[in-house]
Amino acid sequence: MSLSICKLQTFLNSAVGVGGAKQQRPFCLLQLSFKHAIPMARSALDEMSATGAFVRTPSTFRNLISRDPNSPFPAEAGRYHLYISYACPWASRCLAYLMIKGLDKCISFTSVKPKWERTKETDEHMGWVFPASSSEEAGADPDPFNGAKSARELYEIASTNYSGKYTVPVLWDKKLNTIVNNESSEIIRMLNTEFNHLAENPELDLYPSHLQDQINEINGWIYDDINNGVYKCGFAKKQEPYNEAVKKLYEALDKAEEILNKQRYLCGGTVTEADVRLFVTLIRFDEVYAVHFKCNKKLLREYPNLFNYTKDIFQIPGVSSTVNMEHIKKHYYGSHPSINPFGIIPQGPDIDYSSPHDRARFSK
Ligand SMILES: N[C@@H](CCC(=O)N[C@@H](CS)C(=O)NCC(=O)O)C(=O)O
Repeated sequence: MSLSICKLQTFLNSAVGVGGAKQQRPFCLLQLSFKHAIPMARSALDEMSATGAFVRTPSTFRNLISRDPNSPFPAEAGRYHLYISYACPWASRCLAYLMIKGLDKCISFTSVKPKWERTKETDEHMGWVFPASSSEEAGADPDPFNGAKSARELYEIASTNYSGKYTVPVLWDKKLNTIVNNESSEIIRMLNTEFNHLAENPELDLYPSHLQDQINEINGWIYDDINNGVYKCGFAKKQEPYNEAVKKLYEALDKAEEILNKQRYLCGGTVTEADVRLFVTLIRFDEVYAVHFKCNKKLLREYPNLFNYTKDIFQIPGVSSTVNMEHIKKHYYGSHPSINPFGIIPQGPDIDYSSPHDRARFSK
C-alpha cells in the first residue's frame, strides 16, 4: 500500500514538471487524500517494509533549471544555492559535479553539521541542522540566506504542507525563496548540461548522448545494489532482507571489479556520470559501510581494481575537496542509535586515497 502511494506520488510530482514556485508546489498526496493513511517516513530510519526491508521514499521537489532564460528556473549565476551534507553520498555527488564542472563560483553551497540533532523543540524529529556559527564545526556553516536552523526549516519555508523527509541535497532558488529540486540524480543532470555558459569546464559532458543507454543501464544496478544496496544491508531489521541485500551488493561489486579489470572507467576510457555515482559509495565503503552497515564480506581494498579506481576518481581535480571523512564518520556512526547505540566512531582504517594508483595502465 505505502509503496503504490509512493509511486503515485512520484507520478503526480513529475506531472507537475517544471512548475512555478510557490503557487505550483509539488503534490503531497498523503496530505491531500490520505489523511488517515500511514504517515510518510520522517527519516531514513523509518523507511521499513512489513518484511523488515529498507525501502527508500522518492524525492518530492522535482523542478528543473533550464538554460532557456524564459524558463521558470533559468540557469543564472548567483541565483541558486546547494545545501549539502559532506556525509551524504547523494549530496556529495552534486558537490562533485559543482567542482568537476567548475560551477562553484556561480552556485554557492553550504554544508550542515554531520550529526543529526533535534530539529525542533516541540517534537522528537532528528535530522540535519546548521551550526550557530562558522567556528562551531569545521566544514559546516550557518544558513547564509534563510537563517534556518535545520534542513527541515528550509522545507517548511518552501512548502507549508510538506510531510516527507527533510533530506539533503536541496537545490535552493534564492530569488523565489524555494526548493527547486531535492533529487540528486536530477540535480547532477542539470549541472552537467544547463549551466555550460557559466561553467569553467563546459566541454566536459558526463552524460554524452552516445553513452546514455550504457550509463542508464549501469546506473540501474549500481543504484539498486550498491548505492542504495549498502543502506538495504545496514537498515534491514530482519536477517532475510539483510542476506538478500548482501548477496546483491557483492554480486554487483564483483561485476564492477570485472568491468574495471578491462578499462579505466565504467563506460570505457572516459569518466562519466556512472563513475561519479559509484565513487560516492566506494569512498565510504571501508571507513563506514563495512562496519556500520555490516558490509564486511569483502573490503574495498581487497578489490584491486575497485580500490585503485576509487583513488583515481578521488584524484580528479576538485573531487578530493568533496570528501570530508570526518563528517562522513561522525554522521553515520553518530546518527543511527538503533545501529550504533553508543555512537562510538571506529578509528580505522584511515585510508590515503591520494596515494598512487595503477589506473593509468589503461591510458593510451
Ligand atoms: N533521493 C534523494 C535521497 C537523499 C537522501 O536520502 N539523503 C539523506 C542523507 S544521505 C538524508 O538527507 N536523509 C535525511 C533523513 O533520512 O531524515 C537524493 O538522491 O537526492
